[in-house]
Amino acid sequence: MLQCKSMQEALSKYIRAADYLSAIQIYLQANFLLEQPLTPADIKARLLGHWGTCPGINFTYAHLNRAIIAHDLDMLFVLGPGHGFPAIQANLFLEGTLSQYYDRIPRNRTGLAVMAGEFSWPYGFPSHSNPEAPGVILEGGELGYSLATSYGAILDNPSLIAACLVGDGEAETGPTATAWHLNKLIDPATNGAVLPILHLNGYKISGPTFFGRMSDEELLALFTGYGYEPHIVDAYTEEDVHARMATVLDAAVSAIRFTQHCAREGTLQNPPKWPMIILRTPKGWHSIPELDGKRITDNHTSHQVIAEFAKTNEEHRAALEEWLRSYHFAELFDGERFVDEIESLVPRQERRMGNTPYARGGAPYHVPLNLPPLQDYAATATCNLDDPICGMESSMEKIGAYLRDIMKANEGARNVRLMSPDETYSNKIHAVFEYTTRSFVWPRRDWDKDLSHDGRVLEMLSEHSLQGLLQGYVLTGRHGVLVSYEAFAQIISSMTDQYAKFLKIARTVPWRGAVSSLNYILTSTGWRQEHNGFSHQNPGFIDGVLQRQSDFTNVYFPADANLALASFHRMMGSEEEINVMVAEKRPLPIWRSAADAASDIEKGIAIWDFASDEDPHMVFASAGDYPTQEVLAAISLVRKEIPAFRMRYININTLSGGGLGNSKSLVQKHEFADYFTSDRPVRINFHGYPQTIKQILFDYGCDASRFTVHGYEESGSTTTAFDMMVRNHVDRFHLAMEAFAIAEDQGVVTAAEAKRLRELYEGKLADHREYIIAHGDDPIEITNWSWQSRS
Ligand SMILES: Cc1ncc(C[n+]2csc(CCOP(=O)(O)OP(=O)(O)O)c2C)c(N)n1
Ligand SMILES: [Mg+2]
Repeated sequence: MLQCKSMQEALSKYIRAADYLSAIQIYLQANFLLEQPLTPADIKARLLGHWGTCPGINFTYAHLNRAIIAHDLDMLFVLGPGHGFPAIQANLFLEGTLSQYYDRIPRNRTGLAVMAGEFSWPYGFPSHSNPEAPGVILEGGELGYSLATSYGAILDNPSLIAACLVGDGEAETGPTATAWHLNKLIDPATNGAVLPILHLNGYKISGPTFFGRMSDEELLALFTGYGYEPHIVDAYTEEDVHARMATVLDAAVSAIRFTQHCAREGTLQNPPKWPMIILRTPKGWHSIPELDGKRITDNHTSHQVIAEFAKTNEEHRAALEEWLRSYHFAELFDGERFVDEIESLVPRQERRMGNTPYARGGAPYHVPLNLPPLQDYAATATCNLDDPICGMESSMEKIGAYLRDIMKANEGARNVRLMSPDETYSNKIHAVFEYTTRSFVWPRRDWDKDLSHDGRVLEMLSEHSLQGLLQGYVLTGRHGVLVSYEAFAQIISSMTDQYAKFLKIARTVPWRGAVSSLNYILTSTGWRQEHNGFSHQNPGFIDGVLQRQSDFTNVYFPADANLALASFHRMMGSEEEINVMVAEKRPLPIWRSAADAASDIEKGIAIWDFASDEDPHMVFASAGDYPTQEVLAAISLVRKEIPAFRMRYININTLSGGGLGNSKSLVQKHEFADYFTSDRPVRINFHGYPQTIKQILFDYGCDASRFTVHGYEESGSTTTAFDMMVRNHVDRFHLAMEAFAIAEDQGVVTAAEAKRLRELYEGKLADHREYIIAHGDDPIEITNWSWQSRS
């Protein structure tokens, strides 16, 4: 078909129109059709935007449209360099999607003026891809995440092709570098396909890119090595670049379909070799060749605004006008409609990339999970709380079993995945392998364990890739959870922050339907890193999350397996939140029955009666499993030493960006005293950095003299579990000594008695230190401590 001259004409007219529409967004506030000579009054006061990448995006979008029409493709477009948003917006306008979603942007000169005039304008359109733009599932402001996000989108969407335009600067990022390997996880029988298009416009902001300067041979070797079948389309050397791009795209579509067909009928012999395209175009293609003695087109200088002084400098304005007029836009658009050749490249409405239902959330792709009832998983032997072993359970093992059955219960929908950086076993969540496997479509060996071409678990030692997969999966309506070592979740903190920005806006966009929450479990926590020590001790990921939007971020600190199950159940059933659970993998005492746990997580904070007295002299609170164990141990010690001293214990299961408790049922200021009293001293034992809780308390107007917070003080090492807590002052002995001091202040014990107790406990700390140096482990009375009810 492409040999057909008219198709080439149509493509070049479409691209001319898209380039013009991209450019005027950056510059014009009036005279959008250039019906009069360009004057300073037509030009925006602040010229903001990125031009250089746009022509290559427009070229790609036009060609993808042609392929969609020719092959009736179900295609999603993921743009890596999100700063090329003027091009996205131009194409959404051209294909009619913008008018479909926004009445105030009709597909005529009025709408064109709104689109161009409000770009990069206060309270207008943002400069980068954003959730208000239909079809967008990635902002692309922070570069590097397009490829992994695309792979996430096509999982379990067998008819979908995600065309992913990766910038050559973006391709230098770590997250993109690792994401090329995701082809090894994609079973063509059950998933869609990603078509990566590496856009070599040769430059990033201020210099050449490595990829741009690599030879064709080097590029072909590299991407062949990654397992792709690379095709080069070179606008510099092709006699007819449209014919070449179309041929390559047709070949790519055929290859994808052939691979999928073979896999689906069970005849695929070798690991699939997916096609990819390496597209060389000049940066700022077809714009101003030179200005102020500098090369502009085909140079990094075209990256942002070219002719940037056009409002005040005549030479710049003349160059701008000449450039804009070179598109002869009036020949393509009469103010009401585009010429037929352009219309011929607009896919039917259901196939337009901006209108893809995959990127819209809600039905039909978002189906709430079928969550099995929790009672079947809860630790049933609710402890009598006096037995050291009774009810010891691993939260992570329980969650593994529950997740296994969630996968089973949603088998037909194929809409839940576990992302794990090589740690499904070590994080003790491997019960999932009783139902599923890890995906791996490359050669497998007989002795490989829990590996198959199609599994619900995606394992790769790249937190970036897993996060990208999860984002793509969730934003296309499905459900998942990423389980990470606590310390190394920090690697993706920034991705989470970017996602939170996307979510914040997406939640306000009326046509975006529901998507599930982005869920994390952090385990192998800092308190139990005897194996690994200081490098593995970092509870900082939650800080970034808690500083995000108050109305949709939650961090759960279940103190036992029943609370972990209840928290996980809430996370997996929730929508449009970011949820993080910090959970232990070793067995720990069960403090709460399933019913208690369900009621505790309603609010996310609860007074535990078994450890609390009426009219307390002081309040203890904790968030986290080991910190809770230590507080309860301290309470039982203090009760024994000073029977007349009354304490209350508060368990904080959930913090949110807005304060204490769940984002949907926060502890309000007027409720605060119901938990913490209005005047009693409070000691809080926290899983993470003390500062994290202090910020929250500040917002409740807490009096610093009444509250003391203990937590991880960056005092880590390779040492015993109990010593880690001693070093950070969250252990039972230090806490008990603080209670003795409060008892003295309140006149419950004499100064002499308080001194005696303090010295006794300082002695216990010294003995402990001596003991661990001599024996290499904590003494049994610490390890096997159990709660003693007051007799
Ligand atoms: C992670 C990250 N680092 C730095 C930047 C700043 N930045 C914005 S655009 C850009 C260059 C991008 O080059 P490329 O991917 O080649 O895009 P294009 O040439 O298509 O504009 C850089 C470094 C960023 N957005 N994200
Ligand atoms: Mg570039």
